[in-house]
Amino acid sequence: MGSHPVINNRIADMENGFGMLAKTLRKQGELVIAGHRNADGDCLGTMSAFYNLILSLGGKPTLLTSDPIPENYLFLPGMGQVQVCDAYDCGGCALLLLECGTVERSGISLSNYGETTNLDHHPDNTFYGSINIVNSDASSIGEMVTGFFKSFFSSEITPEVSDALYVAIHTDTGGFSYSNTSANALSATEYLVVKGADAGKVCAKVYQENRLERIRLMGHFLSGIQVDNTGKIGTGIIRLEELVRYHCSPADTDNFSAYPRGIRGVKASIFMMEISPAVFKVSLRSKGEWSVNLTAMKMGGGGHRAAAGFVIEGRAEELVSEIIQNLKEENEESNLSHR
Ligand SMILES: [Mn+2]
Repeated sequence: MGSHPVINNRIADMENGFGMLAKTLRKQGELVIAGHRNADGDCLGTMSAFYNLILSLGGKPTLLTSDPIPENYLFLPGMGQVQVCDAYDCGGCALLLLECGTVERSGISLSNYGETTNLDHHPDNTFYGSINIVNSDASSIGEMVTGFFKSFFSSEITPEVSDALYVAIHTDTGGFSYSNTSANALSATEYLVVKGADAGKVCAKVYQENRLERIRLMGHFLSGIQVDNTGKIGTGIIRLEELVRYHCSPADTDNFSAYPRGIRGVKASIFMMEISPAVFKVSLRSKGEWSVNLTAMKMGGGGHRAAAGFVIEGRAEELVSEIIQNLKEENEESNLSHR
């Protein structure tokens, strides 16, 4: 089977799925919402939008993440209510998982949950939900959920919801600079601005409220970036010891992966962060010409063509050479011509 029927099925699933999710939300019960590990602007902006929606429908939202919320997203409504936990008993409630390709990707040991809605835009999603809403053509789940509000809850799009979904789309498209900045992403964004999103205000909160410690860590990180002997692969590493020295947490490295990629001549980049001794969270990025997801998959993770990742144990230097080797194999001319 070619790729088209699969994509069509996913879009059909998406439209059906949103109708089913709308019904679940209108039941006005309790809904548990969990994001993925190290939740980002797309995940948290969308979580905030659902939080607002459920409250305005008279329901009770419970918000969960496995990691502390990065400070620059704390202004989003609901973020103060998020429970940071590694296990949660849902008590039979319906569950909504945001950008989790598997239930485990929430980073939370979830138990005793009822109807499960799986909302994602990553192509490696495993369709584990009772409702699966997956569209790998979407820039962000923020874009998908904007369409959902437009279809089912247009009178519930308050300026607060518009701001939150604007943050989701803006952060996942790199401020409308990545190749996922589609016509649909932009028309969803236009709709949000019409509905009251204050673009200048939210972007100032997301991008211009950095802690001085984060900026200093970034300075140290930038001066340590390396480029391989071909000039095509940039690498930056943050070690645990450096986080401690600069009084930072993993959340302070948000978007660091953009810098080794942003070098002239670089086709793909590696950002490695040590999350526990000798265990690294690896983020691979490309500018679109190269792909990075096969390397990520080979090393135990997954993701998109231009943005993928995995977690791995080992010595940083050895891991870097293994990743570089894999990226080259994935993208060298001789291999490309065989596909
Ligand atoms: Mn996303």
